[in-house]
Amino acid sequence: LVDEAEVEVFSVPSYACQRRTTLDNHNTVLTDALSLLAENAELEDEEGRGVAFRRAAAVLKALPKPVTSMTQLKGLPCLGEHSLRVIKDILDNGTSSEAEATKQSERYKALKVLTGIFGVGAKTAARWIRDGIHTLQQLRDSEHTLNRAQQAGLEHYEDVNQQVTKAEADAIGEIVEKAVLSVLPGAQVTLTGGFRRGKLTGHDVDFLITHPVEGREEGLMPKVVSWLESQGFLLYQKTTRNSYLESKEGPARPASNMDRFERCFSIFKLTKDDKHGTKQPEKLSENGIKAPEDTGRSLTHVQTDPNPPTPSCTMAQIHSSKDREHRSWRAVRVDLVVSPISQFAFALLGWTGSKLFERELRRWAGYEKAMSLSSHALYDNNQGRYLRATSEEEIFAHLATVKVASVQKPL
Ligand code: DGT
Ligand code: MG
Repeated sequence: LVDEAEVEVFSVPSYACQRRTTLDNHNTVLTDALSLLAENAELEDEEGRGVAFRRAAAVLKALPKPVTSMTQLKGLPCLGEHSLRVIKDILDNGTSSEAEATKQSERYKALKVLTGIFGVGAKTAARWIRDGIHTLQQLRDSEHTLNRAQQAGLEHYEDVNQQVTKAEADAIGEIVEKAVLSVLPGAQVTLTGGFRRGKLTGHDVDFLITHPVEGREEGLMPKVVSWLESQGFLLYQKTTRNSYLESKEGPARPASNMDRFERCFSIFKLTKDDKHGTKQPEKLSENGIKAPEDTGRSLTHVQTDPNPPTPSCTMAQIHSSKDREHRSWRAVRVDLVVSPISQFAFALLGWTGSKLFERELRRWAGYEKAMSLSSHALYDNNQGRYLRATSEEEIFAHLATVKVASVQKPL
């Protein structure tokens, strides 16, 4: 800090995981513009550019005061040429012309609408746009073939794009817990993702499931899914099995950010009553809404479904807003993950997020500590061994040890 008469020059640590998370963002105009450009880069499938903008936004969010001049930013990490240009534009003109132009662009709008469909990523959206499809209606009218996930995504578009509340997440938590305990007594269910970080709303609900006895969790997911389906709680589900043991590259170096736990991507049917308890869904017929049994039966079972694309003529209708108001249920995206207890702390850390925090933590561990962190394990490259941990605190304690710690007594 300098004399009051001079501009205050800010300083923040290089990695996002080294900073305190604040709810007091003094630079929302700047971070909104950079976040929009980050989102646009991600929608364009340009991950590197997206990360650069996300890092820049995170640095500005960590500042104790509003930025008033470019000189205050000297020496701050993660502010690249492009981000600085955007910031300067806003300081000079009040808005970022690039962010505004992006927001108004037909391509950005179309990418956002189309990737809002569960099961549709940047590549698919770009392909459809090349074919002249910019809206849901154009997609529905087109000859395009949708896979099972995309059909469900289109059918439940409005619900899935509406924020999930903490109350809804808790109601789903009770249902998941009931399902898990019914098929494996003693198992544990933990709410992860944004809700574990204290967020009040989210785009989905994430759960991590384990059992205190190693190995007992094996084969759990298909049973949980069957239970949930039999009770009419699932509008869609796709289970992928655990591929951790089969992997050849080694657990701490996954080929992608994706982990290899047994995992279920689903769309839950949450009845309004479930928000206050765990009442089971009723059979609904009003407004032509399918009864849960119907939807349940139409789902193909775990691991037998090769996800065959079906013709667009079977594409489900989107219910009108009026119908939705009268409905007594809503669709919610839910992710279930099963972890063996030995990897639980790593899975918990990895699934709590945020995405940028996880990315930065792994980058920091690698560059500053010579350790490889994943949602499965922590590998110390100097010692050439895995470090065990039963809690997130223990993982951070390992990460905090200076490199000379390798001469300490092994675990
Ligand atoms: P939101 O949008 O309100 O749901 O926000 P979050 O923070 O809950 O984001 P979400 O649900 O996309 O992911 C939760 C965390 O889980 C996030 O920090 C990254 C992590 N995660 C999500 N998918 C994967 C995956 O496939 N592999 C690994 N290792 N982590 C994942
Ligand atoms: Mg989430």
